[in-house]
Amino acid sequence: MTDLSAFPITKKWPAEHPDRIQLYSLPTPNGVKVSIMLEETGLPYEPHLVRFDTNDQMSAEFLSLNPNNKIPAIIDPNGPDGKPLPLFESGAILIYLADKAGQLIPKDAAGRYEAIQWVMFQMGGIGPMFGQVGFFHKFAGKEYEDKRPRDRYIGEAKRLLAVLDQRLEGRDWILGDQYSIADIATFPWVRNLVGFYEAGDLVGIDEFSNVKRVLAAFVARPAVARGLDIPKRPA
Ligand SMILES: N[C@@H](CCC(=O)N[C@@H](CS)C(=O)NCC(=O)O)C(=O)O
Repeated sequence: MTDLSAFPITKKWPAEHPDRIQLYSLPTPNGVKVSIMLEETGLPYEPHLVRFDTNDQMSAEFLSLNPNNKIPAIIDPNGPDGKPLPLFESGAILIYLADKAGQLIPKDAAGRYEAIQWVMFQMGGIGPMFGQVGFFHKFAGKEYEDKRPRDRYIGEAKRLLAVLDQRLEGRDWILGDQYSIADIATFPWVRNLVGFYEAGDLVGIDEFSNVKRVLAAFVARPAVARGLDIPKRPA
């Protein structure tokens, strides 16, 4: 029987199935990257809900796994050399799970780095910039009188969407024929920008027909539909 008791996070979120990958998350655009990946690959896992309304991410137990107080984070009880592996940062988790499952990342070295390149493009560009659009358009930043930060992030979001749209021209997915971790990293954020953030018109989403086409194909995948709702939010 696998023993995860050395990880303090398991005190607050006990593992019912300690032999499975433990996922600590909430269905946000970063969180669902990992639940979608786990659903796509079929790797066995156990989800645990980290609630922001009760500041779970600031608890000592959560911080013991991710000192940066952000979801998602995982523990794989059967990591490299058969030892448990704790991991945070969704991009790192996607690469790790792709390698573990032998799925959703090209097997050849050049293709592999191409996938990682686009994951980094999401992690360093799309995620942070779209997140700022949300803050300045929908949340507290909406009240700021000075609109220059808002305009700056809208401009950046548009620029990044144009880069993505150009990349998708003549391609089914970011890497071409092969659906990959690059798509799983990126499209939850595009969906969130036009959905939850209600910023579609603001960024002129209709100008980006390739992005819209691939977003529709992404959300139509059954594993994506399941992953978008894991862990379940409280009723
Ligand atoms: N770069 C991190 C970002 C994670 C992130 O920003 N998570 C947000 C939810 S989408 C969070 O946990 N926020 C809680 C907080 O900041 O207290 C990753 O990709 O894993």
